[in-house]
Amino acid sequence: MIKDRKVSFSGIQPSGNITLGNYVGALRNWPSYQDDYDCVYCVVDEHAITVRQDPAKLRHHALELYAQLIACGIDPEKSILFIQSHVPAHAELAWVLNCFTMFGELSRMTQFKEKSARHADNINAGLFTYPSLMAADILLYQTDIVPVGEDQRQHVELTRDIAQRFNGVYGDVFTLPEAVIPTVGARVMSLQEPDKKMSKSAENENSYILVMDTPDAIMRKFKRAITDSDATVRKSPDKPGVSNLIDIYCAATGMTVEEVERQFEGKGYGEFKPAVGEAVVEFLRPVREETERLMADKGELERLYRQGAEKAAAVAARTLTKVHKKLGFLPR
Ligand code: ATP
Ligand code: LTN
Repeated sequence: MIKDRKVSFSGIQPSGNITLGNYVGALRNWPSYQDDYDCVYCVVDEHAITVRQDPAKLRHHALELYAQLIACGIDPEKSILFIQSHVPAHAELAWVLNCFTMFGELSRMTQFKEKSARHADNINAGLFTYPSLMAADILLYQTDIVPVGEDQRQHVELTRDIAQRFNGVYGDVFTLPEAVIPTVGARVMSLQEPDKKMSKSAENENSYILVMDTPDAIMRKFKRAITDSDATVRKSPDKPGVSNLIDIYCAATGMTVEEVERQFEGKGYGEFKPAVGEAVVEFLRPVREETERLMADKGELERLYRQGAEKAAAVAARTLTKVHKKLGFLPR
């Protein structure tokens, strides 16, 4: 395919309300790519059902997430913003790619290992082959870059390996994508277990900050955040709790670690934690308010996601047709 501009693709699951981790590690950075890339952003509802979802909640989360992406600055007229299940080519290409993905490769995926431990009663085949669907998302759009948080690097690398394997047999069908990971805030940790990433599907709601949390809830969660026995505001590998809070404060204020340490020199957590809370309240406020405004007009959101799906389907069909032809499927 001849492209004027490089393509950026990213996806996010409507598996819950989005967290400060999602915002800092991913969403916040996504709008900036719109100036230099043809951007595609996808609400990946098919990925979300690899763990059980309540249907009413899934519907709500998908629509709210769609609104939040716009609230963060994604322009649905300029970029392609759509919902994965509305474009059947994703599931279709995923099947093909499953036949080019090895059991051993999928077994090594950290996210699979973590999620199967967390959902031991439901280790389904979809959870296992999740990366082939993600590879389909990316490869359908001839994607050059994939802006994601650190936890997704492994999946993007596997996507590259799958694409290379396919191209090795059939010629240059797929563009090889590359992960783009932010240098600051690529891994926001849980407020309760700072050795784990902050996750919207975690059980303890004090472990995460939601973009839609009220200011009171945000303040309360930061006050309860786990810190370390030595009460100085200093970043260090043996102080994961306070190091995480410092990183969050840096992300919310744009300050450097040194500046934060200097500001809180000689002060304890009693002063630091509420300061982090207040900074995060102001940091998230515009997104929360804009999301609420957009959610008040569901008709407009529906119009936008239908238009997004149409644009996405047109691009995706070109790649899928080419793949089917290369494989030797009879033309439809
Ligand atoms: P789940 O808990 O359901 O697995 P999640 O919170 O991990 O979901 P995803 O939808 O899988 O979120 O991820 C969306 C984007 O947010 C991805 O680009 C991912 O890398 C990024 N991301 C997720 N959690 C964090 C985090 N704690 N810090 C930084 N980035 C994150
Ligand atoms: N697996 C990702 C979500 C995701 C994605 C994608 C990200 C699905 N398809 C394509 C980038 C590109 C996650 O769990 N965060």
